[in-house]
Amino acid sequence: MIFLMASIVNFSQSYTFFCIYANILVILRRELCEMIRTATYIISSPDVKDCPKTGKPEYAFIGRSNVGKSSLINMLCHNPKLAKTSQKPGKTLLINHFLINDEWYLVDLPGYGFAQTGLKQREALRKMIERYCLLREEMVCLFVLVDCRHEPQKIDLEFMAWLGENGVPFAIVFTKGDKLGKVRLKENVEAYKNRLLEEWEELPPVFVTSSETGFGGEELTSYIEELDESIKS
Ligand SMILES: Nc1nc2c(ncn2[C@@H]2O[C@H](COP(=O)(O)OP(=O)(O)OP(=O)(O)O)[C@@H](O)[C@H]2O)c(=O)[nH]1
Ligand SMILES: [Mg+2]
Repeated sequence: MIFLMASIVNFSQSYTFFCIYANILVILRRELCEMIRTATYIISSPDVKDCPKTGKPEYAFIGRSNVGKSSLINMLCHNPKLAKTSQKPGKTLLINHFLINDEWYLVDLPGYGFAQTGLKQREALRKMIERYCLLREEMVCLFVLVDCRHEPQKIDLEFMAWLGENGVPFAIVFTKGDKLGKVRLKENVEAYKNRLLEEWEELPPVFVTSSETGFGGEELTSYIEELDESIKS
């Protein structure tokens, strides 16, 4: 009887230790994987001249309307309500700053090329985007988002060419990766890279993501953290 009770006490102690150990591992893993610990909306600005002078590095997301810029920011920050998203294109119309870990900013830009907006508004948005790209000193890298389902679109290729001509550093992020099977996704990304290599000598960094499943989020955050470290040193 005494032996049985001792075994039970022993087992419950081991079990408690096991639970504590497992919890510590979970917390450590989260700390390592989730490099974005805090994300706070700061301000929306109608023009680059109105953006806050933060002196902190920022990383901006651009691309066609509805490509998934705001959703990607929410996915990276583990907060579906941080940036406003919509099924309809043309949701983000201002330059939105989000402070990450009190150290750097993610910037959600309006989309380009939404045909339904009037010519006047489209022109105003184009100006807003171009002025941000050319004049924002804090911007370290622009992430150009491309829907992985589509063939290379003229508007995106022209925009990337314009970035190249103006020496704006950029990377490409394929979005909505969950909407294609593995094989098709790989084929589309390869086809896109090959199309770019017709004009570019070297490819920019390329990421494949899904805001629906979280796929590619860690790679993208790691890249931003790497850039952030490299400009500090
Ligand atoms: N399945 C799937 N849907 C996505 C993904 N990313 C975005 N969406 C959907 O695409 C639509 C547009 O997403 P937004 O994040 O608002 O797109 P946006 O590029 O910010 O659009 P604008 O602000 O209008 O320029 C929404 O209905 C999202 O739920 C994704 O990775 N997978
Ligand atoms: Mg948006």
